[in-house]
Formats: sequence, structure tokens, C-alpha cells
Amino acid sequence: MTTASDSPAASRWAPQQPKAIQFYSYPTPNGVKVSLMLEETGLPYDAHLVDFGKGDQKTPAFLAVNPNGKIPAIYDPEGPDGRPVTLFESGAILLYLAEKSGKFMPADQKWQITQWLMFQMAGIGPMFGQFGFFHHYAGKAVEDPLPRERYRAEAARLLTVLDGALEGQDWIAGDYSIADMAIGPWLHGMMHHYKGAEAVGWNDLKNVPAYFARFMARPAVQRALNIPAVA
Ligand SMILES: N[C@@H](CCC(=O)N[C@@H](CS)C(=O)NCC(=O)O)C(=O)O
Repeated sequence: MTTASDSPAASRWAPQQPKAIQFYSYPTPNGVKVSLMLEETGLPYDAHLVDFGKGDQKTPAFLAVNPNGKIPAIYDPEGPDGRPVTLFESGAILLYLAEKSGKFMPADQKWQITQWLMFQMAGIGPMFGQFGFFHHYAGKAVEDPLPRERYRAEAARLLTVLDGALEGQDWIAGDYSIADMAIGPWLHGMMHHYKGAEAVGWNDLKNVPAYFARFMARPAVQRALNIPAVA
């Protein structure tokens, strides 16, 4: 029988529950997407901190679960047809957990949810991330204004697309879904990590601020933002 101890990363991050999903992460927006889905579904899991301060994400133990050397990643000893599965890319993990749990991706919303999930994965995530680098982190030192302005303008534009799509609805694709779980942590990153509200015209948006407040009011979101806990 396969157990969590069969995870390729078990030698570095010891499982606590033999049948639980092993979740390897750090509480950045991409990590929080998955901790949130795990909290919302109630699926059993063990959370393991991949400590960026120690460079854990580039060690052989972690590369065995994600050769791309980035969080989040999971190992499920009880995957499809009872066989174990190792997965990386937060969007793929959200789709997997939705199918496994049967929650947050109802069949009649499947393609709208997929569409907005892809919008987050290919647009919001990469563009907000680059904006954060040039606006708030090391990229601030770059004197050329072009890269900062390029990503600021694209982040602002993406927010207006989201704002328009939210007109008349509480969540982006019908009921609260994995698409909201993908987008919400990046809005949190923009507001609280990158402190980018003014730069991207947050206060001029009609629907996004209330959407973000609805998201933040969910108890699972409050928990997920600190999973795994950083010592
Ligand atoms: N497309 C990937 C992106 C993952 C990603 O960029 N993870 C970042 C944290 S948000 C990371 O692990 N950075 C550490 C590094 O690059 O060394 C996903 O959605 O899972």
C-alpha cells in the first residue's frame, strides 16, 4: 500500500498522516491558492514549509516533487484510481483538488471557471509578480522606468478586465470557485505585499474592492494566508 512516506520528498519533510496529501509550500500568492483550497475542502493534508530563506526550493529533495524548483507542489498517496500522484503548478493542483473533492468546480460552470483560472495563471500571476518586483522589491533599483511602467500598465489593465467581468456578480464565474481561489491571493499580494493600490488605480475600480473584501471575509482565507506557518 502506498503511503505519504513514499513521497519523493519524505526524507526532508516527514509526513504526519500516512494517507494525507503532502503539501510543500510557502505562503506567497501561488502557495496560498492551494492552502486555501485544502482548507475550503477539508481534505486531509500535511503542510510542509519550503523555506526560501534556506533555499529549500532548489534542493534535490524538493526538485524531486517539482523539477521547476518553485512552490507549491503536492504528493497524494491516494491519487486517481488509488495510485499516487505528484503535482506542481498551482492551477493544475487546483483542478486536481476540485476533481478529487467534487467541490468548487460544478459541471455547469466548468469552462467559465477554467477560463478565469487560465486568466489568472497566464495574466494576473506573471504580470502582478513582475510589477511587484519593479515596484516594491529589488527591481526598484532599476533606473530605467520602462519595465516598471510596462508591468504597472498591464496589471492595471488586467484589473479593469476583472472589474468589468464582476459587474452584477459576487464571484467571477458564478458560485465561489477555484477561479476565485486563484485570483484572490494575487489581489492580496497586490495590496499587502507590493503595496501597489495607488499605482494600479485600485480606488477607481467599481467592483474589485468589494470582491476582494468578500474574499478576505472567508474564514478559510484568513487561515490559508499563514499556511504553512513561517517560523
Ligand atoms: N506558475 C507557477 C509559479 C510558481 C512560483 O512562481 N512560485 C514562486 C513563489 S509565488 C517560487 O517558488 N519562487 C521561488 C523561486 O523561484 O526560487 C505556479 O503557479 O505554481
